[in-house]
Amino acid sequence: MASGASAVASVEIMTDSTAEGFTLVGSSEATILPYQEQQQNAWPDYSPSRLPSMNASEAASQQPSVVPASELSAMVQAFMEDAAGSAERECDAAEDADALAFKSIESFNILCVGESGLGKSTFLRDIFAHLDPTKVHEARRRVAVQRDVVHALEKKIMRNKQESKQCDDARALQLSEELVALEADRDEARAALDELRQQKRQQEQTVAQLRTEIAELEHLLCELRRRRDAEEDDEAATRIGHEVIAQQRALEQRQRQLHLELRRSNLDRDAEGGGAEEGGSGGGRRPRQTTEVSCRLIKEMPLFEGSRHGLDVTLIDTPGYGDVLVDSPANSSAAKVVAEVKRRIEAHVHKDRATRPGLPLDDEKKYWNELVHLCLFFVSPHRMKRADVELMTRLHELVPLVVVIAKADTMTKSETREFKAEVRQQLQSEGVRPFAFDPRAIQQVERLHASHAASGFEPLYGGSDGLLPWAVMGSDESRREYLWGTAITNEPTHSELPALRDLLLRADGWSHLKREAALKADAYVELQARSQAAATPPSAPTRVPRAPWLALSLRQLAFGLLALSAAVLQAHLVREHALGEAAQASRRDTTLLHGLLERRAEGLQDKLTAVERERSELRRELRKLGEAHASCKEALGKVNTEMDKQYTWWSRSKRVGLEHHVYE
Ligand SMILES: Nc1nc2c(ncn2[C@@H]2O[C@H](COP(=O)(O)OP(=O)(O)O)[C@@H](O)[C@H]2O)c(=O)[nH]1
Ligand SMILES: [Mg+2]
Repeated sequence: MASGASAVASVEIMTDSTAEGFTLVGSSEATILPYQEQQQNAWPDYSPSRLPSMNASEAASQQPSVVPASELSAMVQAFMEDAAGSAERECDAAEDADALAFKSIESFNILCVGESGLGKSTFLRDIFAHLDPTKVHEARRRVAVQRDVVHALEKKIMRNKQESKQCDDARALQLSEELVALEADRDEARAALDELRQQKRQQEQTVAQLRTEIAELEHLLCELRRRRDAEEDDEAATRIGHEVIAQQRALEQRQRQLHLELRRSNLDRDAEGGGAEEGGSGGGRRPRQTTEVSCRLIKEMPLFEGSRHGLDVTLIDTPGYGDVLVDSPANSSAAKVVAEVKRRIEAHVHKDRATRPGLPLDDEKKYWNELVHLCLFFVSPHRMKRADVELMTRLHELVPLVVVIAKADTMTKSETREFKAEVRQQLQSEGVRPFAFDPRAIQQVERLHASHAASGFEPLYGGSDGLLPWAVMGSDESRREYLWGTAITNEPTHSELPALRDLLLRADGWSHLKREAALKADAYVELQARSQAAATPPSAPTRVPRAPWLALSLRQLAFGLLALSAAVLQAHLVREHALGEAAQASRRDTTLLHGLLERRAEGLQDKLTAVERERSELRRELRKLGEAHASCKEALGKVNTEMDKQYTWWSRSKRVGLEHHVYE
């Protein structure tokens, strides 16, 4: 392990003081973009701001102060109080200087796929082993988190004191009660912080002491062996020989203790609980076969040692195909892999509620999604199989696919070079489109590793356009011991694992892959929707999978419109019919009326004629009557005249008679 670590150290990239980016040794122009600049790369428009989200402590510090700008005395006092505590804090900060407090963390998910027995599980344990936090790292991280808690409480206490100087009595009373509680919390948090610092110091001291003891024992053993070999007296040589054995046992015990202290918090967990592996620690471990899709999380892994940016890396291991024990037509490993990828896409696309406090859904979907961001597709050395290509064809549209040639230690240099070109050519002819890393980033990594290796080293990915497969090897102890020598997985001249890792973490490959994964997930969902729409008969309403409520209201709208247009048509027809009927009736009436009027006019004409005739008759009769009247009048005059004559005669006669009577 120790020599494995030294191999890692031999390829370390020099980091700048702020750990914002890194500078490549030996080349002035070979500088990889700092993190913030890399963040400017186009993302699918999940977030309107496209800015990394503020973390909770930054957000709190940007809240408006409760103190008005005019209250200088309160400000000055606060400053004085703050200054009093700052000396103490400086001390703490010096102690916690190496504490792992990250500026930003987000998720990154890697899926390993391929034939069984190619070393996928081994590779997953190896690739980030030295970045997986140890017990010491964990202790430092806990200190950093607790220190933030104490600082947050101190800030609250300060604000409370400032506000209490300028508020009314009732509020002041309330604030003083709050202050008591806050100070109690702060004291408790400080005590916990002191405890954690103590644990961290102990942890560091234990490791340092074990290292010293191991070094001393190794030195002592060397010395004893030298003396034993030089000793001429057999008895003395035997005594020294026994001492060598005793010291050797003591050394092994210390080495075991150191191994436990430096145990990785995530990757070694299974070894402790006997999960996915068999055997004890050391070179003789034999990994157990992977039978189901399984995930392992490396929490808060720095991008490189000393980086202030971290990733929560999920390593997704899958059962290999072509294995008689694991892969069967009814329980196919390839089907399990595709199902896992699709499940993750569906979960991501249909996620409609944020689960992380203080983070909007769009940002959460961008930074913390569970998509497969990188699919490492393992092909066996020397040969690529038909089953490989078939599964690649199913996967390359769903996830960013990077092809790796497994067990690179089993191939010679020229075999590797030729096989890489062959795989690339076959993929092209089969229409498989793997993810293409940026060729400039590859060149930078190439220059970096070449500059650290012995002169004349030319990497086999040199000058790649990003589509060449990577020839990697893996091992639980980062080294494979052979009779003829030792192959070290982190040695750039032995394996391309360090180049691939640097391309992912240092040259920002992970964020390019995350963007690509999001684009592919969107494209897949869109394709699904389109093929569903095409498969649906035209009469049936179209299903819109992303928004069921939209489909429903569209359907309702369509029905509404249909009903409305039918009603309008019916009303129109009824109106037309009514108008036609009315017009016909009116025409009929008009004809009738016309006939009536004509008939009436005829009758009236007849009547008029009759009246005219009657009038002339009456006129004639009137004339006759007039003539009769005139003749009557004439006759009457004659009668009157006659009567008068008669009366005159009668009255004379009467008078004569009367006179006669009287005389008589
Ligand atoms: N030669 C060589 N053997 C390896 C390498 N990686 C893993 N192995 C061995 O291959 C065997 C299968 O490894 P495992 O990780 O279980 O393969 P998986 O089925 O693909 O997950 C184990 O005995 C490993 O020790 C490698 O890079 N080179
Ligand atoms: Mg496995």
